[in-house]
Amino acid sequence: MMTKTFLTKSIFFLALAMVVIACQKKQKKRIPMPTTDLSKVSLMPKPVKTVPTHSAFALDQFTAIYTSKSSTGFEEVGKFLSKKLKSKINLDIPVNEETSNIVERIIYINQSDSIELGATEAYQLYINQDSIILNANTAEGAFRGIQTLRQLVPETSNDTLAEQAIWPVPSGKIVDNPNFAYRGSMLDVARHFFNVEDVKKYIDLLSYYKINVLHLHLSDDQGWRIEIKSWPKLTEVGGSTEVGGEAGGYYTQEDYKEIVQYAAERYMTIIPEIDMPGHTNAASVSYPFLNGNGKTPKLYEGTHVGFSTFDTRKDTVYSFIDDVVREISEITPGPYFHIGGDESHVTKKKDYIYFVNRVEKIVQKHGKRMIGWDEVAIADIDSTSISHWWSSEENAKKAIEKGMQIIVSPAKKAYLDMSYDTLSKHGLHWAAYIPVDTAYVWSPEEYGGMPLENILGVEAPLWSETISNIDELEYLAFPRVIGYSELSWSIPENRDWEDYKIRLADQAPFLDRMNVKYYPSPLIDWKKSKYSYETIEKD
Ligand code: TNX
Repeated sequence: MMTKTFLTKSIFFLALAMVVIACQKKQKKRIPMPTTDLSKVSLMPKPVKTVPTHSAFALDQFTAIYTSKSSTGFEEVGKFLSKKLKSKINLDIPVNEETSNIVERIIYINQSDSIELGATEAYQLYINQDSIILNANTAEGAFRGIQTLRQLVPETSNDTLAEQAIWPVPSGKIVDNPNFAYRGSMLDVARHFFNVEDVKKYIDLLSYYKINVLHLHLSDDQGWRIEIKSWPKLTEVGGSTEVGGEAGGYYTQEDYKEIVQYAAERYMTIIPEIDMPGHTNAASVSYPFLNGNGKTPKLYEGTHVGFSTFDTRKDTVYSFIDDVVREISEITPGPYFHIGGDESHVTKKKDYIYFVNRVEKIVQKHGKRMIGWDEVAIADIDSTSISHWWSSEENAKKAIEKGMQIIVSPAKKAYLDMSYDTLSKHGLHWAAYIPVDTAYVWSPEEYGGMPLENILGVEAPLWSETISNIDELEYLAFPRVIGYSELSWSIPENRDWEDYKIRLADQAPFLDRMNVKYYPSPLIDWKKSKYSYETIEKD
């Protein structure tokens, strides 16, 4: 008769045998081994210096995050990292928690006054087997650092190394800081309106690539998109339509604050633009006194430019502008206010100069630094104002003669609304076709031979005449905007198309996971795999 013990033992051995067999089967299969060479991970933008030590930090359920608590912002950075890791690998990593769980490995996010970390956004990352130490002078620097860390965590775990899932983070050291302080993109929400959720998604994606400025083009001929409490018709009337005639839309001041706050949590500055004296049809439809020609214009749903202007000689126009600049400045913590100033083809030159001179003073009165498209440099403006160089080299040079700083956005190279090629589904091509290589293979430091000390940074504007939803926005912005992030963050010595191409291909798993409808450029050998493995058994 079989005893109970015998039965139990048999079941145990049977189970053991099954496990052994299963393991053997597993061993016969190709065992994916994670790449542990830090220099082979596709970081984007490329850091200043990466030193691999060929081992790995095993990120798993026994990992915890600790941050400096005395310096503001560090704990939030830790929480941001934990939240992003949760959505990437579904692990709950505690932040500054006294936990009864076993903690075997720690990610420290430290405030450090080290001189090497002098630049505001600089950080250093030390990845060892049992700890990751992220040092930064400021929470902003730590925030840039955790973007790098997010990119170092593989998309899938390696379950062959231990009983529990492990995400091996390649070990080594990364020393990094940005090449330019201003790394931006612009979104035109005037030609087509994009709602708060769309803008937040764009912000979140940009911040992953260390972009720190989002310039919002809030008004144009086709629409006025921000609530001005003292002039309510701007949005009631001027915000009611868009290119193509769909219902437009606008941000209430609460919506705008929500965008500003969401951006601030990602150390991103929002720059509001109210384009004037041209590009003002929507404003003049709302309040016809603004154009001074005695006519009430109609809402405009086409895509022509250069036909509208404010009356530059009427004091009431400046009181209006004062209210607009005041209300927006009050809810904009960033230092800049963009006044547009482009393509004012029906404003006489002397009136244009008079206008820009006066509006600059209004912007300054409300505590902001004025930015204007490159045309503004023909006015008598201050060296503290900034010229946004999009077209005319002559204007950019004038700005530099005035001691101004410039933002580099040449339409031929950096306009996200230019089609990739003749087959592109969206976009214009008045400046150029901009395939993914053209977008990357140029140097903002050398373009037009402008003195380096006058270059504040780089911005990639996305005009929205041909795009009306987030999928179309993403088609034009991605992948090119990733290249602009590298042109503004990485030093010239670290920028190389052949190397970039490979790193760009590796962005596919992230973009797919984020549901980004990027343009799958045939120039790139897109990696659809979850994670690049080196395998023991070669094919
Ligand atoms: C020029 S760039 C414009 C915009 C258009 C864009 C289309 C600039 C300062 N003005 O009004 O939307 O071209 O590419």
